[in-house]
Formats: sequence, structure tokens, C-alpha cells
Amino acid sequence: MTGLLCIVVFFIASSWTDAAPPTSPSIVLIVADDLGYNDLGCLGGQIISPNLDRLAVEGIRLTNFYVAWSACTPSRGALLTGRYPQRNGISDMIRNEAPDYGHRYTAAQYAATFERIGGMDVRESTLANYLSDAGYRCGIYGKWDLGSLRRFLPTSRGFDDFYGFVNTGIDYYTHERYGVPSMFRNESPTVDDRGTYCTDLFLREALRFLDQQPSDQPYFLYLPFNAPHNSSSLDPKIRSTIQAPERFKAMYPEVAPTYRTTDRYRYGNPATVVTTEARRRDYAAAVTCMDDAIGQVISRIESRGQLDQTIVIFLSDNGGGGGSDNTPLRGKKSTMWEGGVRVPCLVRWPDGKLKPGQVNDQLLTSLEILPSLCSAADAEVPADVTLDGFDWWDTLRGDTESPRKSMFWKRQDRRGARVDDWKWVDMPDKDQSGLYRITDDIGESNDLSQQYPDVLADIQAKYRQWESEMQDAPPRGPFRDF
Ligand SMILES: [Ca+2]
Repeated sequence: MTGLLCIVVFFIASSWTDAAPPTSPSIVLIVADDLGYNDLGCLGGQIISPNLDRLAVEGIRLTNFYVAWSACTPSRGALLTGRYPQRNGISDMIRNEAPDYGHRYTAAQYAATFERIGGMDVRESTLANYLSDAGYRCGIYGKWDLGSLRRFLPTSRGFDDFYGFVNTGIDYYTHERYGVPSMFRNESPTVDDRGTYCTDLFLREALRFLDQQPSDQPYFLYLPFNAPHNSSSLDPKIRSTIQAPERFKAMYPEVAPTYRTTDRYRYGNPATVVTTEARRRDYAAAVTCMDDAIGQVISRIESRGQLDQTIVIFLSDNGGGGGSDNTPLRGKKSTMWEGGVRVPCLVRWPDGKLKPGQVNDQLLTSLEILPSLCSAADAEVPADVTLDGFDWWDTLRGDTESPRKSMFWKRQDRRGARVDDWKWVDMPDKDQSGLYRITDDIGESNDLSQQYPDVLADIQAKYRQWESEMQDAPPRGPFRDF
């Protein structure tokens, strides 16, 4: 061995063994897809989730926590930019609707569809950009959902490493969205792992990322699972459920029958679909499998002796959909009811002086996550970037009240607002609207718009003010005309 090589080997070896721990906390941001408000053991639900329960016992559980949109894509865009969907430009879904009616694209057709060419405006910066500039190594394993062209992919948005799917939903085994392959490794599509359950793949990649991590460098591990989103398969037997491995299904009571025939299937023909009971069982199994994967990630960090220095955040990207339990909330994914936008969130960071086992009922949102993580990481957000949230650590430590007094939602014609104790919902397409004192009526059952016209007028005025602020913000693609 030459002298130079010896020195290099010695240097690498010492960086693994003797190096000082990083001075900034590492970050693990875990996102479940369409998890119900009541769907973890620690939330009182029936689903087996010992690892997430442990996060709740050792961390803080947020019970008054909202995401910025009631479905996948804009919720993730807002999470990663710290900006309202209407400000960062991802104010609707990046997807093709035709597969919902059974259409199969040819490759040439698909290449020209919005699902393929749409993406988050390249002028937007992500949490990974800021953390990367602060010296973090950034990896994402799971659902990206912010564009599949090279300029939109995670490796163009601050991440060093990516393995996952680019679309808004997939079949858990084929990794296709309605027949279209969706899995990528960095900038390249891959079908190498076709046939393997995707939660297992994201776990495999997350562990690889951790094992390759120099012990003296902080990291950002973004782990957005597909589970427990509905399977995006054209096969009605698969599409009507949430796929899960047999060993996790076996942890729940057997259900029979598993299938039924329906003449009201979306493609217009009678179809064999999964029964409601089987769907709930499969959903639960998919959540338990995800929980198991999260447990293995936590164990690996623990075995490196760095768990208490690491910030671990878990949330759902929107309210529960099919198979979920949103009790006691009204409505589900896609709606402006609490069941669409209020989600479970857990935060663990002992070194950040977060007391274990706390339940925090302050009004907080996913817009707070980027500023909080950048603050903890000492990562700089340029002054000309308008953020819609704030650093939440003092609120989580119980030192201050949440500065947030309002939150607004817009999904096409659907509008929603939370101002102080009140919530306003307006969904003309469903002929549903109302005003609720949410702090007394979490289930949105008692419409007070007749009794409190002044409150209604005030919340609507604040909504219009927010809408006009979004309209006046520097415009971003792809949905706006500018
Ligand atoms: Ca979702």
C-alpha cells in the first residue's frame, strides 16, 4: 500500500470511528399517505402501531395540527417549501384523470400528458435545498409527487439521493400508476424491484442511506411512504383495496368474504371488488407494515447512538381516505371538513428539550415544519422567500402560545378557513357549508352560521384577504396564467 493510500484509508476509517458527532441535529421526516386521524394505537385506534406509539410516548403528539391541502400533491409541495400551495404554485394535483375511466395511455400519448410534464416551479426552493446548503446530506425514499421530468426530480431540488416513485399513487407491487411505471432511482426510471412490496423497498433504501452516512455529518432523511394510500391499479380487485403483505394481514382477525360483486363500479361495468371489512383489514395491515419499517429505521439510528440528537417528525399528508377511521372528525380526504385537513402528527427530539409524552393542542400546521427544521439546523432561508409558517419549538416546549391564529384552504371551488376557535367550510359542488365553533365541536355537527352572522362575515372577509394576498404573490406555475 502506498503512503498516500494509507493516509486516505486512515482518514476514512477515523471519520467513522473517532469523529465528533455533528453539531446540528439530523432530521427524519416521515409522511404517511392518507392516514386517518384515529388510525394509530397511540391515538386510541385499533391498529397495531407499536413503533409510532413509542414516538408518541417519547415525544409530543399534536392534536390540533393541519396540513395545507386535503390531498397529496399540494400538501407535499407546501410541506417541502413552507409556503401555501397557492403561493408556491402547486395548488392542484399533478395527475391524469382518464385512467379513472379505464383509459390506457400508449407511451407516446403518456409522454405528452400533464402527469408526465407537470411539476413544481423550478424557482421554488425546498427544505432539502436549505439543509443541503447548511451541510446536510439529503435522501428521499418513497413518494415524490412533485414532477417526473429531470428538472423537477428530487435530485434537482436539493436531494443527494432518491429512490421512489414520482406519481401520486401506485400499485404497491408493480409500482405502476394505472399501468404506467413510476419508480425511479435518482434521474432514471427503474423496474429492477418490480414485484417487491414498496414499503420494504423504501425501508431498504433508508437503511442503506443511514449505513452510508458519515457519523460527523448531519443528514435529512425524508421518508414519504405510499401506505396506506389506495392501490392505483386498473384491476378492480386491487384498486378497491390497500395492498399489504400476508404476514401483516395475519396479525388481524380473519375476514370473510373478502370479495363482493358490485354493479356500481366506476368503469361502468359490474366488477368484483374487496369487501369493506377486508379493505379495513388490509388498510390496517399496510399501516402496521409501515410502522414496522419506521421501527427498523429508528432502531438503526439508535444503534448509531444518535437517536436523541435526531429530530423525528411523523405526519399524514392529508386526512384518511378509503379504509381509514377519521373519528371523531367529519368528512375525509379531499374535503374541507376536519377529516380532510386535520391529521395526526408526532414530534420527537429529546435534545431539543421536548418533554416526552406531551399532548399539544395548540393550532399548528405543516407550514411550520420547514421554518422549524431550518431553525434547528441553522439553515438559512433567503430573506426574499416568503414563508407562511414559523419556528414552532417554543410552542412545542410549552414556553409560548402558538403564534398561528388562522389557516386557509382552497381546492378548486372548495374553501375552508380556521380562524381562532372557528372553522368555516364551503363546498358548493357538494352543496355543503357551515360555520362551526371547532374548539367545542370537533365533529363539525352544529352549524352556527345563522346564530353568528358577524363571525361568519369576519371569517369570510379574512378568507378573501388571504385569497387576494395569494393572488398578489409572485406567480408560480404550473396552474396559473402569467
Ligand atoms: Ca395523500
